[in-house]
Amino acid sequence: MSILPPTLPLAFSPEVADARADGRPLVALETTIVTHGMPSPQNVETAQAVEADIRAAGAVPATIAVMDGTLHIGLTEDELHRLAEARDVAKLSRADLAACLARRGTGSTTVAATMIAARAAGIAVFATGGIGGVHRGWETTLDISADLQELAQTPVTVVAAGAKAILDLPATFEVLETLGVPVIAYGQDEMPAFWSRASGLPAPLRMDSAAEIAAAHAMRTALGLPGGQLVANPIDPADEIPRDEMLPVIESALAEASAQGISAKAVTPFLLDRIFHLTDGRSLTANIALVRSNARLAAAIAAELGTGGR
Ligand code: PSU
Repeated sequence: MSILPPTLPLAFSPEVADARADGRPLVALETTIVTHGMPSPQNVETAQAVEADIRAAGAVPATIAVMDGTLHIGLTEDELHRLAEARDVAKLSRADLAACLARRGTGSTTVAATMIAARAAGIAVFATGGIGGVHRGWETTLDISADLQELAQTPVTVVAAGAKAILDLPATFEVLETLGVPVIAYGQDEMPAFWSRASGLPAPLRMDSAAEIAAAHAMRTALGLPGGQLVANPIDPADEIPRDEMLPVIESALAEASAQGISAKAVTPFLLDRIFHLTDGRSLTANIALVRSNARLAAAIAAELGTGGR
């Protein structure tokens, strides 16, 4: 008995369908940040603000999620609200995306799953807050986000404020180097650390313009290289929480996570929530600002790629 592969149940929002028909630049957006990364109502407000930023920069947003077994590329306002309000939404990564679609489930997409969906929809640029990476304590837990492997194999340029600073950042960048993923700091020589501009770690590559990043993306395509690029865009100085202030906050959130035995997919949402409380909400304000800044840069890169990346 053979089973014919089904056609991928893809649904483009009217706005994304129009953009595709007209050949306008598209920027993919993830939804784990909506369902697991930010509290309500800032989650939906941020998703809408980010979409507006992308439109204002001359590109078209494509927010990605699985709803009732369909992979949505672009969500209507109503769909975004439904996803944000749904209970027990799965957090989908590479391992769970196909199973969720097959079971006609609903789930938000992480960086890894959003990259897979973006590629399936022919979208080359994606904006998020911070990628997942190597968790502290990896020596015993082996907790390494599938986002890193995805960057090594799926040809999408991901604009983030680096990796989330709750992670083991040196180990995360080591893995990216091993996997051959270009890690490009935008406009500075040092890697940013999500809420902070400084990480104390040198950037493997530095680029100062969207045009240069788009050209590098196009050159990878020309070389036939399979993976993507990570663009690490430092949070604006006016919005950052300096590293010296963040380090003790991160330490106490990590201590709480370990005391409560938090593990696997629950770690990142738990830590983000604890840090939100420990900083009296300032971490969320910074997170919103950095996602919006990443969206604007991603739109500029997508616009450059639309003209051939040169
Ligand atoms: N960016 C944010 N907040 C988030 C995320 C990104 O500002 O919550 C999400 C992304 O979807 C990323 C995920 O893939 O966090 C990483 O989760 P983990 O560490 O469990 O792999």
